[in-house]
Amino acid sequence: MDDSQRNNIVSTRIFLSTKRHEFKFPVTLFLILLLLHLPFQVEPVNEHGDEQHDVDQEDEEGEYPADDLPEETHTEPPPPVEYDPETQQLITSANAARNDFSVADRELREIETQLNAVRATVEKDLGAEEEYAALVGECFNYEDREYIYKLCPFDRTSQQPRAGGSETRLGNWEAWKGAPPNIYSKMMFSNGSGCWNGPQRSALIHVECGLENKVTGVSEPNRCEYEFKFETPAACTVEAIERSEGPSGKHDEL
Ligand code: MAN
Repeated sequence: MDDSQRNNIVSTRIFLSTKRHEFKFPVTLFLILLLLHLPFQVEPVNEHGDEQHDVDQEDEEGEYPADDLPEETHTEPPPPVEYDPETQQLITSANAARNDFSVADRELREIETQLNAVRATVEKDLGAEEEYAALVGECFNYEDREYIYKLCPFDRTSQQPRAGGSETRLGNWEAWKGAPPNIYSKMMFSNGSGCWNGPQRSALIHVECGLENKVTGVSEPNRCEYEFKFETPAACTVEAIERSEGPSGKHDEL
């Protein structure tokens, strides 16, 4: 090795040593900063995590008594209690009696429902000679341009748009409303569905003698107050026929 080579090696070493120092300084600085920084980063996470954990623990401890923690819910069910034969016999008899009672109770309710329906029909005034009995359970339709109207004597009246849509209750059976002595000349249905900004709907039915049961017209003289014209043979009493004959002696309606 000659002098110039030796000089080269020395200067390279010096250069490298300088560089090593230059390199070491930022690394050291980074490590110091990291150490300083670590607690600030770790602390909030720990705090948060620890707090969360503490709260959960507190909650759980507050909610469950110490001997009722979730892992203890997997315990085996207790073995069935064994009774002595006499007690077991009593329990079996009691269960059978309870079943019999619930069957009888259900039957009683059904009979009561039927009885109420019969009572409601019997209590209805079906005419001086029960001449309107044939109308019980029947419904009669009438269509105008907009609606299909339905009259179910002693039950309800309704209105349904021809274009489709739900039925609107125009009234439930209330009573005969004709002026005495012709009380059977008008039927009143009330407490129908509420009219917007108005009364509950109601319908007055004018009952007249006719050859068949038929609604011949429906109108709404006042908003949500409807009037039906209904013809029925049930209304053809001697008085009605005499009334319809008029002064000429001829039948006006039949
Ligand atoms: C519906 C029908 C009508 C009634 C109005 C009142 O359109 O029941 O007969 O007049 O409601 O808002």
